[in-house]
Amino acid sequence: NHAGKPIRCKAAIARKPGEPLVIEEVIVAPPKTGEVRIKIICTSLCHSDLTFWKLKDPPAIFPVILGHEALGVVESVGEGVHEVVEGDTVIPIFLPDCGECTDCLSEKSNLCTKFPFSVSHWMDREETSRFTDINGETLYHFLSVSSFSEYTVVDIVHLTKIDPTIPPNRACLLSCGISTGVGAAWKTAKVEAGTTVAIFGLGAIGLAVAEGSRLCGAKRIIGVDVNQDKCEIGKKFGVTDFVNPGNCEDKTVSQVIMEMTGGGADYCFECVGMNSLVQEAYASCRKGWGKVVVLGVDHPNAMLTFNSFEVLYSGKSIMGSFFGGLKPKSDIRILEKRYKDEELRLDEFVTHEVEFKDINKAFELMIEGKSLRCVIWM
Ligand code: CXF
Ligand code: ZN
Repeated sequence: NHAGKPIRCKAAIARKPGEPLVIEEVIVAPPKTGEVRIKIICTSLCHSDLTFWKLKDPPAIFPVILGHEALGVVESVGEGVHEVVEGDTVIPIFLPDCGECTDCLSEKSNLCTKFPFSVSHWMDREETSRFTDINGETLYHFLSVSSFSEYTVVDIVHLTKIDPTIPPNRACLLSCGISTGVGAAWKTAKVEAGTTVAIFGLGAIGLAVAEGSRLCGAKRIIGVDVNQDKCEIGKKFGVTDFVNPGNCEDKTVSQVIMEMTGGGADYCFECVGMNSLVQEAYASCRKGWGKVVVLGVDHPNAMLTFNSFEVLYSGKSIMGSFFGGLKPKSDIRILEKRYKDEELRLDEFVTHEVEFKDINKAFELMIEGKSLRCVIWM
């Protein structure tokens, strides 16, 4: 029993941008007020880990313990924590949910005001780290989670209890990417039955949008991707039509989608993080009621440009979707139930699994575009 004492364990440290992670011994301090120390069972690689690993400028910082999509078991709790107890199975979520502020109490928002989201390198309640390496050097936190460690400390506002009977390598997917995609269709766009959806980018997020759209009863799900292999892969996730921008000859993707749908898709989702694609998505959706949902992450300083007249007379909406508009503590439970009821599919997203010592393999697979989700077992 280590409660109240530091734990020495292994963590994968990103010491320099773009360089392979190194597994080292680290010291994980006990949880302070409002915090929970958890033993990570498994974690999976999300594209945001890759984005921040490669980034040479702020908000990236090194040395850092990356990782934020995971499943763990509570090892010990800090003062004032009553929501979880030792032994509970939990998933960390980068988006806080305090349950008390105006936003957390509102059905319309998932952006906590008491703990506003930021790309911080510290714990949530004070600017300190719970990690040091064996030389006493401070290691930074990532997205309030840092799951590439056998033990991590997470604020209670970032934890959601989960049914311990669900396989860990499935439940951990609900921690970020898949929930984000499914939520974007369900909660942000509120996709209606019988409608047409267009998804730009069929990575894990795009395919999760397809899964969410299918659950909402969408009739037609058009996938757009430059990788022709995604045509077959998409079918497994309910994609009914496929457009490869490379095969559109003299037409733009939006022209092709306009023709296919006779006036545009009801909902368009940008899941790549490329500004030109947001424009293309905007041009692909139905005037009057079309919704464009922005999910992809472009460079932090990238700007979107739209013609004001067009925005005015098109009647289209452009919406941002952070964590798919999901409220971490209440909506994940609903997705969990739909998985148990065999409605929501998660299994198909796990294309690879590796041991913790081979964590760099997970990075390689994602860079090569070979994996959707690679689960890393601790
Ligand atoms: C990301 C979205 C972009 C900012 C950092 C967090 N979400 C999850 O991967
Ligand atoms: Zn993520």
